[in-house]
Amino acid sequence: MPKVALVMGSKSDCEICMPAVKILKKFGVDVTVRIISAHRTPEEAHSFSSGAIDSGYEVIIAAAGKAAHLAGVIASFTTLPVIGIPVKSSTLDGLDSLLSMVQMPGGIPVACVAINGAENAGLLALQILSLKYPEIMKKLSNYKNDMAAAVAADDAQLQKEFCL
Ligand code: RP5
Repeated sequence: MPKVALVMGSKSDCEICMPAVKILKKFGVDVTVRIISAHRTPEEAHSFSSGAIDSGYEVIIAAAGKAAHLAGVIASFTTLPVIGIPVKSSTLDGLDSLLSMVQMPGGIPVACVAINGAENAGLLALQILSLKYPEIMKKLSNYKNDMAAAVAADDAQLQKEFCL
């Protein structure tokens, strides 16, 4: 079973992260959820990320708000792909989190989704895993087809309501 770690900087990030957990589980991926802070528990951030490959993880998702260094710190200690979720947790509407996460210096990439974009973080993790797991690729293809069918149904309904 593929294994993803979802790490958040604080318990207060939990609700925002749930769509990522939900979509990963829906696709049959084993998710470990942890609270590890780049600032409050930096030693744990180090030991978790440097041991992540040996622990069997294949992708790491890191969610954090404010001065959101968690994804970058994790990425600095592992060669696994790291996906960041900037959390809207401050008076700056999450722009601080987004910029802290996305503006990584050369050499240490973090794939950053939208502010509070947890579901996309889960989907991006699935797309990475799909390169190795054909059953996930198949499920992703079905997922996209279902999404397109739902939009087409909405379109048809709207046309019925407004274009008569
Ligand atoms: C970050 O600071 C966390 O990721 C969280 O989004 C933000 C606020 O944390 P709390 O003060 O709510 O614990 O480290």
